[in-house]
Amino acid sequence: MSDTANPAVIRRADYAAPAFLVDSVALEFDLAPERTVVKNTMRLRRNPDATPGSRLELMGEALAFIGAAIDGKALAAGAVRAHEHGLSIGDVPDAFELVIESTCNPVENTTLSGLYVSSGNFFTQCEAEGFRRITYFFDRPDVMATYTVTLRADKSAYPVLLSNGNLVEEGELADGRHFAKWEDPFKKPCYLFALVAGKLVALEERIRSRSGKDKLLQVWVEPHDLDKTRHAMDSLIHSIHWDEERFGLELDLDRFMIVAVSDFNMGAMENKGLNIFNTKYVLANPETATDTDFSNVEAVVGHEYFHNWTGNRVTCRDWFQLSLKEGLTVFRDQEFSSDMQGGATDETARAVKRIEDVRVLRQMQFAEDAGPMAHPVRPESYVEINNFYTMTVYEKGAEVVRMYQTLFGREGFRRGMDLYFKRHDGQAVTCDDFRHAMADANGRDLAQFERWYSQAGTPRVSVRTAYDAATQRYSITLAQSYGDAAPAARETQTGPLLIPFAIGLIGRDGKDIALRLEGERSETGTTRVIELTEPEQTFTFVDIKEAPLPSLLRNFSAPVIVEYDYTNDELAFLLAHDSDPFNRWEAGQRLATRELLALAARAAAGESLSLDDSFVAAFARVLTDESLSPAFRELAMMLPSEAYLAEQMEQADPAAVHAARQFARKRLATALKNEWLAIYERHVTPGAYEPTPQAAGQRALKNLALAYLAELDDPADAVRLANAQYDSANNMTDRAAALAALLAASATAGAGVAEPALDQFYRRFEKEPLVIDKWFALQATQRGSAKHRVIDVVRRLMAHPAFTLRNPNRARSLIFSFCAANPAQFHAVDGSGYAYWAEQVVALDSLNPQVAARLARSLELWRRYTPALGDQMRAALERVAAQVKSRDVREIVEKALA
Ligand code: 0A1
Ligand code: ZN
Repeated sequence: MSDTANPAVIRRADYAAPAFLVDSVALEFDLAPERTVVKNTMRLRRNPDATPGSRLELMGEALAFIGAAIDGKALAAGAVRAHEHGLSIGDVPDAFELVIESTCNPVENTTLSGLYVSSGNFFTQCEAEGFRRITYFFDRPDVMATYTVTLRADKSAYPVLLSNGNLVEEGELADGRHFAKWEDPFKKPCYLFALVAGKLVALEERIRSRSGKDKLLQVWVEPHDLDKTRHAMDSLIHSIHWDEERFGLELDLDRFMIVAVSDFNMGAMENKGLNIFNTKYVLANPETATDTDFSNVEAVVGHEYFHNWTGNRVTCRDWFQLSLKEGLTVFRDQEFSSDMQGGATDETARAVKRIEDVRVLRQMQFAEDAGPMAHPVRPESYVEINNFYTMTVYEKGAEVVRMYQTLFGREGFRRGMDLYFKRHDGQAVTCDDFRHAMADANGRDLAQFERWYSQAGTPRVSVRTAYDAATQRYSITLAQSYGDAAPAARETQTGPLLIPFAIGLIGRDGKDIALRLEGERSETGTTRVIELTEPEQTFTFVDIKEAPLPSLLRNFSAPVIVEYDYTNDELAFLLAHDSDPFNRWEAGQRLATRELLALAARAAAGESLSLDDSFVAAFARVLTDESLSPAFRELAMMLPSEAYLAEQMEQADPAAVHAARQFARKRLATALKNEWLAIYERHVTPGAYEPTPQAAGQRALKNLALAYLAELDDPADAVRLANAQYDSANNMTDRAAALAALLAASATAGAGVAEPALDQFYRRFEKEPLVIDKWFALQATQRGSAKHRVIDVVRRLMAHPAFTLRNPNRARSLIFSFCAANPAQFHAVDGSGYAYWAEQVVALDSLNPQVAARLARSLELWRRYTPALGDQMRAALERVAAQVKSRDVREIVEKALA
């Protein structure tokens, strides 16, 4: 995070074991906002596995050093040197006790890394390298120690004092102060340390774990948020039970705490026994949270809880192994959510979650993989590790883990997990260790699979098929390549991958055909996972009585792009019949993508737009197919996003994509107006709000109907329904959807249509920051026009009293929403969006480099845009490069310009 003109590159190949091991750490905090004093007592010994060095080098940042002692003897000034990056101590014994005293300034800490103050309370964030901002230490994940933490603070200002593990002592001190002492029985790396102090209250629950032990669960929040904690608590209880059942993993502490904080850089953090969450992923009640919020809370609570085993009990040797814990834990939270969505058995319900996850992967991770920040799941180098909490490490990493399960089945995957814990509990290990556990538990050689960790870029699998009626043989030839990969990806590519490719064959009657590969004795079901290992391979199915239609990469069995020339009729057939619900959805998306890209090309050339009736008919069939769940139909009727479409173009042209997509939306709205109206009426959910998947699916489809109706030339019906819905809503999903529909309708009906509701919404929720975030985001992502530029709205909102750059959620709700989620307006040809972006990156850079670096990434794909935009994007990047100070932002803009 420090300023350096020439930031150092850290390389995976340079890994060296730590020079010392730390057996125990005792931390004492005298908490005060401007000057917190930290006394750190450690037991150290030389690491027998490390190359000996004479000095002890500890990391430290933004600390004021007071003094140090070894084995009770204070060190003379000459024996210890405090510098900008840490502490250096000469000639230390082989084993000793080291005491260090230092101070830090939490209230001035706007980076939200280390110890900081939010709403008057103290919080910490140590991953990845924040612990060095609290005390001098070996701030690296392979140094694991047991911690005892004593917190002292003014009792009236900070009545609650929390840290990791078990509370072993508490009591009064002089001058209105008090203390609490916490012990964490498990060894942990320092990035899992946490403390919280302040005026907080908790929802509590006691449960019994599978082996009969009592556990205390707490969700800590500010007093006014206590009415928004029930869902997080339920999610935690479900997570605990799920991990016991699916993986045999029990909660290992007597007490498990979740704490909400409104200033937080990321989603949440898995500190041992003391998870700290962005309020956005804890707080939920029907009035303030949407269905999406409810399911995000469930997913993130699950994610952080699951880290207790995958991340905490077994942690990472170094930060290059980040996906070891993140990819695996995302996979676990995805599986948890699928099971919660549909029970473990309902494939269509499970597919809804799968579709949502794949949509994110393809829109965000594929884009990352195609640009200058492309990196393998296990990166080879970094400048600032905080820049590598990426879609690739998390989402592609989860796909890589999922492929083990696709290859070995759930039972085989479980065997691999069991072996992984048996071998590595209490250790800091590598992605290779995980792969070896999977391989050994399943008797497989997974050497080739290693390339999924080392190669960047999105693989392409092109498919050719041939049917021979005379011999009743159907052959499929799969060829893998990386196509035209970005330079950052190309340099990592060494050879073909092992790709589990799930396939089905569909007959003319729309039914799956039983599959038998050449050489096999009998049929093995109707979906087959083929293992592609060569650059090109042919697989032949026998006894195929008629020319079938292939259903390729069922359930998205590998994170690849499939190239196959389906006709439009074939896609419509798959959309109507594929037994694999994921591929059913996928067929519609392929059809829509093809048509929309053709429309975008016409729009770019200034030609008139039209859409075939058969396109509308294919979608009408899905919309009205009552055998499909509302949740699935909603996903099927949602056109590919503008970002995804732009990514598919030779040269991205956001204005053309927007015109094309809007045209198609209007066409579907107009042609199916009566169907939309009927759907709307039929899916109104009367009665009390329930965040169940079924009820949420009904609301989603109903609100999609409303959104389509708002596209009509005359949106009077939409305006009427939206106003009524806004007024009568008993939940945030419906209220926010009504407001969004009014904003959309105002594009044709005039701004007056949305203003009353917009104002009412603000007044109603003025005291609910997370809802006000929605208010900013809705306006930042609204449609614009030449007369109504959204940049003007956004600039006006920057001056709103409720806006502040210092709160990351608020900055994201306005700035990121505009720069990353309103492409047509952000990429205005006049460059107004880029100028705004540059200003905000520079402003954030000096406050909070992590958040600034995220925003900086909005322009990294500049080379992929039309020259009219790309040139301006590059110029904006150059302007930022000339002004930024942080290592975080510098790495991003320099890679973008390289
Ligand atoms: N490990 C957390 C994510 C996280 C990473 C970095 C943070 O601060 C820089 C905070 C949280 C997770 O995966 O949930
Ligand atoms: Zn995580």
